[in-house]
Amino acid sequence: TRGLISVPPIYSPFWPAIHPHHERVERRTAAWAETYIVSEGLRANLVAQGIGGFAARILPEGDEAVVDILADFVIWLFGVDDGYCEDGALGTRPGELATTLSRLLRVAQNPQAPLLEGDQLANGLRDLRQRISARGATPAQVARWVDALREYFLSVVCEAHYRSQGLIPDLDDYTLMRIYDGATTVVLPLLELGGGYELSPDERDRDEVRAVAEMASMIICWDNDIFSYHKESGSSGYYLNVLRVLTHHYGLTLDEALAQAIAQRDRVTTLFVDLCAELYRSASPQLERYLDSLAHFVRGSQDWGISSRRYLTPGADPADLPTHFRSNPTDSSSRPLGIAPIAWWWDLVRSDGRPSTLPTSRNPGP
Ligand code: 3E9
Ligand code: MG
Ligand code: MG
Ligand code: MG
Ligand code: MG
Ligand code: MG
Repeated sequence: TRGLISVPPIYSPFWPAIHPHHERVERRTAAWAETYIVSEGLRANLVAQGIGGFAARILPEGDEAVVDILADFVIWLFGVDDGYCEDGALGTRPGELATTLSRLLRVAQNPQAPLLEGDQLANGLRDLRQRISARGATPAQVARWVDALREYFLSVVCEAHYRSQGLIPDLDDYTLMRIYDGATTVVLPLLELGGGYELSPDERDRDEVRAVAEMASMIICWDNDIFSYHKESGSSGYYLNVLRVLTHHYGLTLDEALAQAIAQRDRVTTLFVDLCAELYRSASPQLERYLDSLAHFVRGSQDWGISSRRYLTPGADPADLPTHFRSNPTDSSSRPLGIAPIAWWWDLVRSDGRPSTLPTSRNPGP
């Protein structure tokens, strides 16, 4: 049985923004889905969820052709998430899922390969890859995108393992998986492409820069867990969500789990703001734009998350979601969360002897 939650306004220090041509993007992505998402029921659901607008929030100042690519890619990803991973037969067969995803990965890497030619999901990915290259992505950026797809696919295979066994991972394993399993890292190369710049690999792979990207992923995914809890817990099957992890393993009631999940994402948001402020001080122009776009990605996910039919499920049994955000955290502690795979994030702001309570010195928004 489903627990009922009322989600309060959550902390967001980021600025809302949307691409001026979001309505056109919405229309074009519906047309794309017509070709590439063949299941009518799945497509009808997806095109009603404002995914074009979501892409337009992620890249509010981006190249419009890349906003289109992103919108189509997000539709494609949700098609995989809903159609393959969560509700499909492969969602409980990790081995078969890995085999299928490996073929798709090859299509992304070598779109000319004569693989899965009659499969519209594969052809959609082929189309996306070709448009990413045609829009000027460098070979290194394309490789990054393929690698990010691989790490996303690995995490959904892990999720399928838990689902197949009816297991709930603990908070450490859940968090590690969730950094990738929201497909957030697959979006990052498109932030660069949409902004018309390329981050140098050495700058992108600095611990501090990877950490802020991972923090953005965690904030986006935990917020999704909070906003999608109503949809997920109301579905008939297995679901994996931070609220479920916290109630299952740590003896919390649903309300306590919600408060703890919010406190944890608030602390990561506080750390993200502080670490970005430090990075801005010595950032290259490319890194500045990348940090700006991480903030747009987080805020865009929040604005879309509280307003999409995907999560509101309007009708007989709607979700109780907030209509706005709050400007201060419920928990601003700068102590590390007790989550092993991400504990190192907190070392990055304390390593130079700065006090462990840092002032929030700059809003990383646009
Ligand atoms: C999805 O996980 C989390 C996303 C909402 C994060 C932001 C979206 C993207 C980066 C693109 C699409 C990503 C996917 C489909 C993983 P979850 O809990 O499966 O999403 P749901 O909407 O079903 O709650
Ligand atoms: Mg999922
Ligand atoms: Mg899902
Ligand atoms: Mg589901
Ligand atoms: Mg969810
Ligand atoms: Mg900006």
